[in-house]
Amino acid sequence: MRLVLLGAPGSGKGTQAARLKSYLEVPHISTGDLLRAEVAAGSPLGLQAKEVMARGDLVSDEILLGMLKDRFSRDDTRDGFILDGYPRNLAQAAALGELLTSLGQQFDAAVQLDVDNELLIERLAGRAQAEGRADDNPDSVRKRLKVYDDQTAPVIEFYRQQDQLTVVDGVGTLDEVFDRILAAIKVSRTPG
Ligand code: B4P
Repeated sequence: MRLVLLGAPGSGKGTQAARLKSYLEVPHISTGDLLRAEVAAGSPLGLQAKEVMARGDLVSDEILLGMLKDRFSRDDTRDGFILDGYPRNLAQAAALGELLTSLGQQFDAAVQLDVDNELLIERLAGRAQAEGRADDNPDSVRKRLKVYDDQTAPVIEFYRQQDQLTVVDGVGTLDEVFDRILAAIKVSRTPG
């Protein structure tokens, strides 16, 4: 299964991708996690990304594509993946298409987790308290939601027009949302 998970910050992409990874037994590729690992390691790329992420902006397309190519050069992505957090703008959507074509692959579905803004803000405020992530402060959250509306919403529209989009209601318990995603990608739920 080759899956692209889309949704606003706080919509549950990372949360559900972690579950899908175990269930579908394919790697979870989170561009946010890859960037945070670079920041934690203090690499030159991480130093460049740190401030951009903390204020809620997008890191440059060039850096992201380099990271993605590197990750997709590993063998474990050959038979499937869950891509979480990419693409976030139309240029990235085009770059992903080109990358997958060059690898002789296509994704099976782009799944958008749909959650209204009020609940997104509530969830991210909860995570700010629980985890203290640098970009979960109110100013950065406002910025991330605006960046999503301005730059990522057109990606959703693009996939919709290509008939590649499946919208899933992201409001509910973790199990409810997970079951909806499996139903949307037509994977049966085994008991337990
Ligand atoms: P990401 O790591 O992708 O962060 P995110 O959009 O906030 O989503 P995340 O997956 O972490 O959270 P989730 O919704 O699961 O990106 C962070 C930053 O990295 C970006 O702002 C940008 O600067 C940079 N970046 C990443 N990719 C990039 C790209 N392609 N191009 C340029 N820059 C890029 O969960 C949020 C909270 O909700 C959690 O606390 C969770 O527990 C809770 N939650 C989830 N599901 C819930 C449910 N059903 N009910 C209640 N709570 C729930």
